[in-house]
Amino acid sequence: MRVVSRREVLIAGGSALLLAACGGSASSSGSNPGGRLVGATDPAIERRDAQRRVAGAATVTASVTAAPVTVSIGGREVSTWAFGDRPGAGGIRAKVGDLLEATFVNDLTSANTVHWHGIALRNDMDGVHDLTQAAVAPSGSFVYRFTLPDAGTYWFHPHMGLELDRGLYAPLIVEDPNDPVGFDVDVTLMLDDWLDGYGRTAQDVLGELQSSSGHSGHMGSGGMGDMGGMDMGSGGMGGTGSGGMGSMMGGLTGDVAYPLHVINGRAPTERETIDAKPGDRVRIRLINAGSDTAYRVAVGGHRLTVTHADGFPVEPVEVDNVVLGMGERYDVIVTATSGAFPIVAVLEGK
Ligand SMILES: [Cu+2]
Repeated sequence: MRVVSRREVLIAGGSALLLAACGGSASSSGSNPGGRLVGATDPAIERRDAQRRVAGAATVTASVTAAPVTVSIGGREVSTWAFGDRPGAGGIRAKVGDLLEATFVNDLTSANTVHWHGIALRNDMDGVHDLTQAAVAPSGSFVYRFTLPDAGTYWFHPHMGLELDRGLYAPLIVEDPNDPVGFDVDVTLMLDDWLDGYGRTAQDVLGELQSSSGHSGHMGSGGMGDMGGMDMGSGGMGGTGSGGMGSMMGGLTGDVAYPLHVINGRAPTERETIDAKPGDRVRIRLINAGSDTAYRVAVGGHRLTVTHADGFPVEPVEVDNVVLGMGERYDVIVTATSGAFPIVAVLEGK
């Protein structure tokens, strides 16, 4: 039996996206003769987006700058890329129905985009290079302008190559003024598997995965963004045992042994403290920004009431812990008791 790793699925998905991009550009650049295909610049898109705005809603302006930063993580000076002064910083808050006008500035040396993870938005603002927009060149900028139709916990990250595996991610919190979940403290925790500064780059890891799974790959002139060029159809895991963690775990729970895991860009040795009074309802917005790790999260001495999954409200359920796959979000409520308690994330299946 051939077990397909998540990484392979991602890479294969990249191919599909690029194929779709070819079809997409053909339909959007045409004159739309039959009236059945709506191009990105069609006025109908802007009209529909405007209808989603709540009366009296604000225009929230934000600047989202991707830039190199040097930051101390786990006691090491680490060079990485981020939207703020550390991974996970530079987030945005708005209210449901607001118009978000986010000016993305690319201060990196490679082209980039911003993808708004989980937001139901107009397609031309979705930030997928060569599919919904051209990548933003170094020193270039792009204004993302769209209505936020649903409250919830979202996040944003680049959609180019392996850049998400560096520090380029931040929360996008859309508040609901009539939120039925009462809470006193509102915190966001972004979990991430970390490489930069700890020996290997994301590119190194991709190379290891490719050689261990028997794919030669051909990165071509487009570099990391060219993953769609790889032939994913003819290979296989090979069964050589050289795939490391992925082979042992059946390839389904992540292939990469990351040297470090961080919450809000901080190592376990440099944890933050969330202050709350006994009896306070603490809303913890959990976001898994990891590229290849599922996390099981718990709060010592407390039960968690899950109120939202992937941004949207659910029938509340009380649990001891929650498991977040890559890209997933859960909002949980914790009623604080007196004392100090750890918030713990363990690697699921690794
Ligand atoms: Cu995403």
